[in-house]
Amino acid sequence: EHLFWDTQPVPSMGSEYGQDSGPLDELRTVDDVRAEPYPLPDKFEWCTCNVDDDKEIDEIYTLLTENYVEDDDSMFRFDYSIHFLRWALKPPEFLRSWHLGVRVQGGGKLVGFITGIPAKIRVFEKSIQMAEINFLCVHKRLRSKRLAPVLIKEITRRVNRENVWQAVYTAGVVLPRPISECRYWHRSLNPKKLIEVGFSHLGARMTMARTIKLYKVPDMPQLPGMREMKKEDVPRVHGLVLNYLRKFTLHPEFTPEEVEHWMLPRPGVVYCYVRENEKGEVTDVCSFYSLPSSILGHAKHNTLKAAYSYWNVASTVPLQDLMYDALILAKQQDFDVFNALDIMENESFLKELKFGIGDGYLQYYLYNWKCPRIEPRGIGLVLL
Ligand code: NHW
Ligand code: EN5
Repeated sequence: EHLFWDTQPVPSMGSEYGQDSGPLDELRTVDDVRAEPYPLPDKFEWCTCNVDDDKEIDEIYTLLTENYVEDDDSMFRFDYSIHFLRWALKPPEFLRSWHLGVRVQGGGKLVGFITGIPAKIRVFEKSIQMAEINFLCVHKRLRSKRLAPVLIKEITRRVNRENVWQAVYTAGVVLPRPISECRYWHRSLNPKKLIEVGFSHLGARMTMARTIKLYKVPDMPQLPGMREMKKEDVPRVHGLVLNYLRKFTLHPEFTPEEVEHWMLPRPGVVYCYVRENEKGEVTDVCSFYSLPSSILGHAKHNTLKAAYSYWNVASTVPLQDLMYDALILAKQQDFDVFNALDIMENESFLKELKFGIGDGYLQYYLYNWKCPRIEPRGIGLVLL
């Protein structure tokens, strides 16, 4: 069934979850890791992509925009922007060698891609240096030729060469073997457009006018003291986020530098707002990132503007009130829809704030780590 995954240090689909945690592979050292890249089929070669180079990031952008993840009915495809990709791939301590490409031999067309970034992840009270793996992509014309397993083996080798032996990744598909199965929820901000493009449907006994009214939000945030996060807020936001994430079974352990990288606002990429009280103290923070999707084959609309819920901490107000302001701020920024997973404490506001469940799943995975299954509410990690 899984000719590749059955050779990898991941639990098989049939096996029991069990109560114990730990690595699946025997412990190794960097010297045990093969020094040469894995062989690729003829006509292809490895490349290390330089995302700072305008021409190279353009090639990555084009590969992904034309070939990356689609929904089940191939109506939408993720359209990560160039600014977004640079942000996603250059956190503190990133490694250039973990931005791995496959080209047609002789420095030809980029046809495959996979990335890793370093992150310290805590799972069931154990802190582990990991790679977060993302942006695995093979050009549509080269599908089903077993290129993906070679990309995965080569990124694994490059990660292992840095003395890192575990990874975390998410996917819409089921592979051996999820640690958690999460669902996407969607809050309409521009219901007319969402219905026109087939992202959502007019409810039974609903008119367009009633639907627009149902999803209308105020023009301005409702909580006093909401403002954009700025650099001076980093130490306080770091404290809030670090302390909050501790309550989840799976969560990153951010340094202040990582909070600055992942949370300081970047126009068109990541949006972050804090609530400052009368005493000038920051007590709450909410954030979302911009990930548009191409609308495939639509005459009138090309792009769906989607905001994705990111790191949110409410310490003085109900999380629901903070997220209501997040919706308002996303609407101000002209997003068509606000997406969230059923992870962290999101169940406490999804229904109340008129999110509807999506048709997409997000499976969470660990590589070379066995542990018990985690409920979505135990997941404190958002991957881009
Ligand atoms: S999930 C998004 C993945 N990308 C897409 O869905 C884009 C559109 N699709 C494609 O580009 C986020 C291709 O369909 C891909 C597969 C490239 C997906 N993860 O080459 P073959 C991430 O980026 C297995 C892992 O013939 P293909 C996370 C499949 O089960 N494995 O297929 C990435 C089969 O193996 P099996 C996947 O369609 C995490 C084999 O690939 C997969 O031409 C990566 C078939 O290969 C997926 N999403 O190309 C793992 N989709 O055993 C990282 C399919 O069943 C592990 N497959 O026979 C950790 C590494 C680092 C460790 C460090 C210690
Ligand atoms: C790596 N970091 O399926 C991540 N999206 O629900 C890669 N559905 O947008 C893995 N099919 O339900 C990503 N509208 C896996 C997700 C891949 C993309 C995907 C789903 C998530 C999605 C939409 C559109 C469906 C179009 C037909 C959906 C319903 C929304 C509706 C709004 C109003 C209230 C009821 C729900």
